[in-house]
This record gives sequence, C-alpha cells and structure tokens, in this order.
Amino acid sequence: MQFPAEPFRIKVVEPLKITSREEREKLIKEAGYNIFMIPADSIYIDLLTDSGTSAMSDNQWAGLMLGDESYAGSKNYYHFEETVRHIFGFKNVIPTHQGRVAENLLFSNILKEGDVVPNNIHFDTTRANVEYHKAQAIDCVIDEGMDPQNLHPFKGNMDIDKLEAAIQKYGKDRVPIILLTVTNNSGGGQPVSMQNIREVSAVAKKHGIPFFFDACRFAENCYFIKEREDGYQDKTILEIAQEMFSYADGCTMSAKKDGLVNIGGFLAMNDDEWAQRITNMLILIEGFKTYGGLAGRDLEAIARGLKEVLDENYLRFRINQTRFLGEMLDKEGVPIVKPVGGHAVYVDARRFLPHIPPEQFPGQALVVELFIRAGIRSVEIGSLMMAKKDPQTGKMIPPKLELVRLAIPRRVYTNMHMQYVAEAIIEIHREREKLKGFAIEYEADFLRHFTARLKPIA
Ligand code: P70
Repeated sequence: MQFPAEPFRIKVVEPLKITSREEREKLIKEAGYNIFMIPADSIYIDLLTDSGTSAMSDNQWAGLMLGDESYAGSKNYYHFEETVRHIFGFKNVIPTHQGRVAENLLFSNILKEGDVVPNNIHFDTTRANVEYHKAQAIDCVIDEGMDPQNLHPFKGNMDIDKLEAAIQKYGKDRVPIILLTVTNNSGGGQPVSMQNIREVSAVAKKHGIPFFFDACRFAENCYFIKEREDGYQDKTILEIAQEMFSYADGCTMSAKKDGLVNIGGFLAMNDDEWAQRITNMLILIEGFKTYGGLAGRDLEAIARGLKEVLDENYLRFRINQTRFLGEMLDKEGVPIVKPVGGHAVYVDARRFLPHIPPEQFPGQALVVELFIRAGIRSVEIGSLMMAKKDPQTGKMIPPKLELVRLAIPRRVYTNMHMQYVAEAIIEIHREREKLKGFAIEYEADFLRHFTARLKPIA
C-alpha cells in the first residue's frame, strides 16, 4: 500500500449536510463571496483551516472530565507545564487562549517603533501583530521557498545571507528577536531542516539576539526531518523536537494545530525577566498565569494532545494523507506547490487561472467555484489576504504567490473524502477558462480577508 490507511477508527460520527448547487450559489452570494461568512453547517468538506479543527481522541475527551477549574494552581496547569517543559525544554510556560495572543504578548513587551523582525515567512497574524507595534516584519526564506516548482526538501529554510544582511542593514539593536516558523505556513507548509535551525541559532547567538520558534506545526516539521535529513532516521519524534527547541530561547505556539485541540496556545521562554513582564500583562488581558484564558479541562486536553502528536504512526498517516491529495491533483496536471507540505495542499492559482490578473483575485475565483460546485471550503492565500498597498499611489502590490490552500483538519476526514476533493478540483481544472475574477466592495484596514465583501466581475 503506497499510502498508510487511517491509524484510528471512528467512535462518534458527525453527520454532514449535503446542499444543492442552487443553495450554495445563494449562500455564497449572500456571503459577499467571502468564504469566511458561510455558516459552517452548509459546508460538506471544510478545508478552511487545520487550526482548531482537530478531532480529539478518546483519551483527550476522558481528560476533559478531569478538569480542575480552580482559579489558581489547577492540577491540569501543572500537567500542561510539565508536558511543555519536557517536549520544548523552555523554563517558563505561559498559557494563552490561542497563538496570536502569545504573539501579541511577546511583541508588546519587546518591540518598539522602527524595529525589524526577521522570519522565514511571517504568517498573517504574526505580520499583523508586528506591524501593529509599528515594527517591520521581513521575510528571509530561501529563494527556492518562493518557487512553487522547486523540489528542495526544506523549502521553509531561512536564507542565512538574507538574515545577516537584514541585521547588518538595520543594526542588531533594531532586531529584538529572530523568528522561525515551523512548518512555514505561508510558503506552503514547508519544513525547516535541523541544519538550518542550527545555523539560524548560531547567527542569533553571534549577535546576541533572542531566537524564538513559531511552533504551531512543530511535530509535522519533526516528521519531515526524520524522513528527509541524514542522521535522524533512527531518532524518535520526541528526540528530534527536543533537539530542535534546544537551539532556541523560546517559542509562541497555537495549540490549535499540533496540540490537537480546538482552542489553546502558549508562550514558552527561558528568560525570567521577559516571562515576568509578560505574565503581568497576561493577568491584565487573559487571566491568571495558571489558566491564561483557558479552562482547566482545555489545559488537560492540550497536555494529552501534545503527547499524542508525537506518535509516529499518527504523523506518518497525517503527512501522507496530505501527500495523497497532492499527488492525485498533480497526476492530472493541476498546478500545486511541490513538494506537498505538511498540513495542506496549496493550489497555484496563478498558473491554474492565468487569464485572471492578481487584481481580480484568481485564488478567490477558485475558492468560490470549489464551494459552488462541490460544497468544499478552501481559503485564498494570495492578493486578497496578503497584498500590500503602495503608500504613494494606493495601488495594490500583489504577493509573489497566488495560492489556494486546502488545509486538512487532523484526524477528521478519511482518504475517501480526499478523493472527492481531488475529483472536484480536477473537474474545475478541465473547465477553468470559464472562471471569472472578483472586485472588492468593502475591506477593513488590516486582515481584510476575514471580512471583505466581493462581487463577481461580469
Ligand atoms: C491557519 C491559522 C494560525 C497561525 C499560524 C502560524 C504559523 C500563528 C498563527 C495564529 C489561521 C487561519 C487562517 C486562515 C483561515 C483560518 C485560520 N493560522 N502562526 O489556518 O494562531 O489562530 O491560534 O491565533 O498558522 O493557518 P491562532
């Protein structure tokens, strides 16, 4: 068997509603052609995100019953703290209700106007949080990482020369932190190699700059290291994770991804002074330091999820389910980002719909068609989500890539669901000339993709 079958069986089922094409046409029109505005129970297969959409295990559900909802010192916090320390190795563990709060707390404490934060590629919430603090988010991923056809095994790697050049250009005093996102979501869910992690760490140490991971999908990154990097084949995922984090000073984490839970996150770091300042801020906005905006039962589910995600049989299935979907599309000539990443397949909308220019959002055209035709929800990661505005002319500067992401929730859909998704996209690909672009009717000042309203261009 080329791809491993599901290493779990189904104990509880959640029925899915099947809508008609007419119903879907009406729904998407009412939603202003914004897929975020569609009620989730009208979606057949929801590939909007792998974040907060995991199916929890029987072990995690059992853990919920052991929730200790004490305001201070819940036993679940101690279990959570011990688990995070064991895997990530950082001394201070600060719970938050999701990843972007961890980012916000960190940046509020260390960024000042004019600072610069390098990353392989900042995810949109990270970039928005950096920019909100009037600092500049800069992407230093290797050139191969921006080429959807390049088969480099670690396309999430940081370009060490670009990183050094940025530190030279702005001066190390304006670079209060170096980030590395594993896996690199905005570049296609691509992994970072251990070798590259060591190199980034060495640059950070040389300049005395703290180095943090954006660790959302750390276990998936570790699986790729085991699969692809010399010297790691006989190591466990836990050992790889421990080595990886040993090179850093801390991390932000959205447990909604590799924590295998529906809500939760944390900040972890070695520096006591930063941790103290951040904890004080946490108490102001999230809650006491032993719950950080979460219930005791949530902390228990995260502690259990973080252990389960290290299971190699689970990860083998996970990474290969994503690859299975990608390969079905690739075989039929649908342009995708290659190699296939960890949590999602990214369709290259620029090559899929060359007749729709970036200003007319080719990715969004595909997202809308996929919903109308098959009830599948995907998300645009292109000009709608990522374009910048030229401050002088007000004209849109499109990002390098126009992608549509098919993010796969963990342990939720079967390989047969993946086959359905592939067939729908292949069908659209055969009739792709019929698709038309979109124009924006309403947009917010930042993170506009969440609330924008669009209209089809006649
Ligand atoms: C996703 C979600 C969240 C995220 C991330 C990285 C690398 C931090 C965060 C923030 C967000 C999303 C995007 C489109 C549709 C729905 C949701 N990524 N760093 O799906 O974490 O969400 O917990 O605040 O990927 O990629 P949090």
